[in-house]
Amino acid sequence: MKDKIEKILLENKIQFEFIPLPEELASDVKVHMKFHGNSMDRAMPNIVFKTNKGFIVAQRRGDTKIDSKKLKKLAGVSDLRVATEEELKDLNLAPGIVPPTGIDATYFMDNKIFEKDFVYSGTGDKLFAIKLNPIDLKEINKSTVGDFTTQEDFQVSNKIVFSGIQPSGNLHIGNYIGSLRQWVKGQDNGLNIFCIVDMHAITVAQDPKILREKTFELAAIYLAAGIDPEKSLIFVQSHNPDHANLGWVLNCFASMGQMQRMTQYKDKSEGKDFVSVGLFDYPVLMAGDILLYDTTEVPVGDDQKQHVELARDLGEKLNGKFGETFVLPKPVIPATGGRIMSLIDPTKKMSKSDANQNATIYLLDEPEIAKKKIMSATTDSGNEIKYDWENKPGISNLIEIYSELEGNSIKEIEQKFENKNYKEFKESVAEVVVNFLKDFQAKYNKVIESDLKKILDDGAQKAYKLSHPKLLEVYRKVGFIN
Ligand code: AQP
Repeated sequence: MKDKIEKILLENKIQFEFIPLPEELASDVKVHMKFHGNSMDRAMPNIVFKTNKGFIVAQRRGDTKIDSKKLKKLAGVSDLRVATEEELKDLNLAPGIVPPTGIDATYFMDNKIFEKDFVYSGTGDKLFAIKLNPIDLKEINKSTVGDFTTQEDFQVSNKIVFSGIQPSGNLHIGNYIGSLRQWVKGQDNGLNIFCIVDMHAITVAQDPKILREKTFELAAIYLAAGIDPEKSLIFVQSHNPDHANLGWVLNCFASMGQMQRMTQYKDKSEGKDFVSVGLFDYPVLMAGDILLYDTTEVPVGDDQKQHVELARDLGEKLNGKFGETFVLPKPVIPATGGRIMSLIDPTKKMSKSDANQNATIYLLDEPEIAKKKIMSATTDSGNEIKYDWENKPGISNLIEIYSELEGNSIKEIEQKFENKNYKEFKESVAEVVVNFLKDFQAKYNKVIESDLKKILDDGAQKAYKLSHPKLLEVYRKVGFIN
C-alpha cells in the first residue's frame, strides 16, 4: 500500500515525506505524534466507513472526533458504521493504518484539517507515517470538504524533556537543587528522558573502574531523588549509539568560533596540561543528546544554559538547510537554586570537581560532616541575615539552600532570622541540610539494592527506539544512503 500511495503522489507531483516509526510506537498515533514533537492537531487519521451507498473515507484532525450525524448529512447517507476488519481486508487495508489516498471509496475531509499546512497520516505500512499538505490530498482524492467533527476534550502533552548528569565525581546539593529536583517535579507531564551521560564524563580523565561504579551510583541517585522508571526513561548515554552518531553530524555544522565561545570549556580547560578535543567538543554531543528526541525542554542549572542555546542554534541551522528536522529546545532554569555556590568561595559555583571538599555538600556526605561544612561556610563581617548577592554572597547562598530544601520563601527566611546571628542561622541551615541528607540517603540505600542494570537496559532499548528514526531522517537529509 505504501508503494501504491508513493506512486500516486509522485504521478500527481505532490510533495510528501515518509517518516520512519519505531515499531513499539507505531501502533499508537498519540505516542508517535508526541515523539515527533507534534501534537494531535497535526495527525490526520483516516477512517473507513461502510454506508448504504458504499465505502467512504473520513479524514479528520487528530484532536477532534467525528459527529456521525453531521458526517451522514454531508455524505448524503442514511446508514453509517465503521468498516469491519473483513471489509478492510477486501479493500487491501489493515485496521489502524489506513493510508490517506488510493482507496476505492469516496473521500470526506473535515474543514479543521486545513488549519495546518501539513499533516501526518498513516501509509498502510505500520513502520512509516507520511507528512503532506492536506490541500494536495484534497485535489487527488477529489474530496468533499465540510464540518463533521467536534473538538476532543483530551489534551495530548507536547512536552518532551531531556536532561542528563555526568557520572563523574560525587553529586552535590547543587546538582540536586538545580537539576534533579526539577526533573522529579515535571515527570507527571509529557515524555521525560533522563540520561547518565558517561560519554561526557570521559572528556576529562576517568578511572574506568570508578566510572563504572559511579554510573550505577548515579542511577541510584536518580531513583532516590524520585525519578520513577515507570514514568520516565532512565538510561546510559553510551548504550544508545545514536547520540555519538548525531553528534558527529552536528560537528560538521558547528563552527570553531561558536565552540570557542563556550564559557564552560574556558573554565574547565584553564591551567590544564592536557585538554582533550572531547572537552572542547562535548557541547555538540550534548546538542545531539537533546535534538535526537525532539526535546522541547531541558531542565538544567544555570551553567548549562549556553550549551542548550548551542543545541538550539545547531537545530535551527540544520532546519534552515534541510527543512524542518529538529524541534528547538529551551533551557528551563529554576528561578532560584539554578546556581548554588561554593561554601568556601561563594562567587564560584558549587562543583563536583572542586579540589576543596569543604566547598561542596555531597549528596552522600555523612550528615555530621555536612553540618561542619555549613558551620565553616564563608560569610562576611556583618551580622544581618539578608538576601543580597552583591554584598553578602555567602549568606545569600545559605539562604537559597535553606529556602530550596525547606520550602520557605526568601522573605520568610529573612523575617524568621531577623534578630539572629550568623552562628544561629548556620545552625538552622545545617539542621535543614542534615534532615534532607538523612532522608535522601535512606532512600538511596534502599534503591542501590534494586536491579539497576535492568532499569538501565530497558531504558536504553526504549531510548534507541525513540531516537533512531530521527537519526535516520538526518542521515537521509545529509545524503547518506540507506
Ligand atoms: N552549583 C550548581 N547549582 C545548580 N545546578 C548545578 N549544576 C551543576 N552545578 C550546579 C547542574 O547539575 C547538572 C549536572 O551536570 P553535569 O554532571 O553535566 O556537570 P556540571 O554542570 O559540570 O556539574 P558540576 O557539579 O559542576 O561538575 P564538574 O565539577 O565536573 O564540572 C547540570 O544540569 C548542571 O547545570
